[in-house]
Amino acid sequence: MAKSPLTLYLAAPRGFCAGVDRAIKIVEMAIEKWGAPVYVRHEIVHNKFVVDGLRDRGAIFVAELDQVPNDRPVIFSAHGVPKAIPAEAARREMVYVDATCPLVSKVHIEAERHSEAGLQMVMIGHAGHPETIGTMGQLPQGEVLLVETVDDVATLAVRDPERLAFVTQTTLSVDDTAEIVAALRARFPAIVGPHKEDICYATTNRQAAVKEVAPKIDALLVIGAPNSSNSKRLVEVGRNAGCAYAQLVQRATDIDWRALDGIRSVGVTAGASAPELLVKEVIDAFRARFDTTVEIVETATERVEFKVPRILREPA
Ligand code: 0CH
Ligand code: SF4
Repeated sequence: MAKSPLTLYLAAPRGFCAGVDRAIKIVEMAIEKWGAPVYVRHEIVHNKFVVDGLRDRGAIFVAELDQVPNDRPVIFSAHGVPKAIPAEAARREMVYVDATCPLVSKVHIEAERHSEAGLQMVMIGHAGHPETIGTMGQLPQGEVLLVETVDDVATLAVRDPERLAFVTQTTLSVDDTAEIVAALRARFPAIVGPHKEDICYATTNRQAAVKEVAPKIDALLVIGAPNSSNSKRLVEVGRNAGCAYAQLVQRATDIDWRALDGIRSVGVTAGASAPELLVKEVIDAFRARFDTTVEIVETATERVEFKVPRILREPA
């Protein structure tokens, strides 16, 4: 039977950002430098295939620092860690490498700077997410107030409405965050913060590309893990932009082909932690079932690159 025609709109930019690239490189270079095993606290990035690949090469992933022996190197994930973690590693005289994305570290510094200036900090982020835990953990417990929604702003109990500042998680929805920031500024006109928010270039660009693709498509597939904040936001952006069927898939085998029966067009993108190999796998799966034409929808070009920490650039 002849395959039915389908246009696959491939969003660009998609997939790995500079912070993820750097974090993976840090684990690979650490294994090369110190030999296996090298420990990694938390998934280096939220992707099972990345984690499995590094585990095969000699990385051991743990939830907490106390699971790491003193005499092996440990790497902190791209999402960032509370201040207490490197402090504890230093106390135990461990070799550690911080793979926190420099754009997350920048937010950590902002929070500290505002707090030192006597401002109470508000963080816009998702409760329990490692980046939120890491950023809030730059200041003593209880110092940072968490806001997740516009409704949270109304009930926020602050020390002094005149002496407030805010920071955000880097992987939030640009549109939802703009509403929360507007609510904060309306209730606390003196609040200090970044020009818009702290959402990074990669998050912004991936969401913009989905918005461009959404009006053209019958369905959207976002390649990414269920615990990946930026990937989940891409699904929401697709739905909000009018795409009735938008799904997160980890890889081609997750695709619900029955739900896609009769479609003429599909959008494909990938979260910042999803390898391009999985995108290729998804495209091949469409080619096997449809007479597929791939069209790239490019809304930005990215040239950001981050250096790995000096300890990995020096000889052993
Ligand atoms: O999107 P989140 O933060 O859940 O993390 P990820 O999927 O590992 O992507 C990389 C972002 C790391 C920190 O900004
Ligand atoms: Fe850095 Fe943004 Fe990538 Fe997070 S999503 S690692 S902040 S570049």
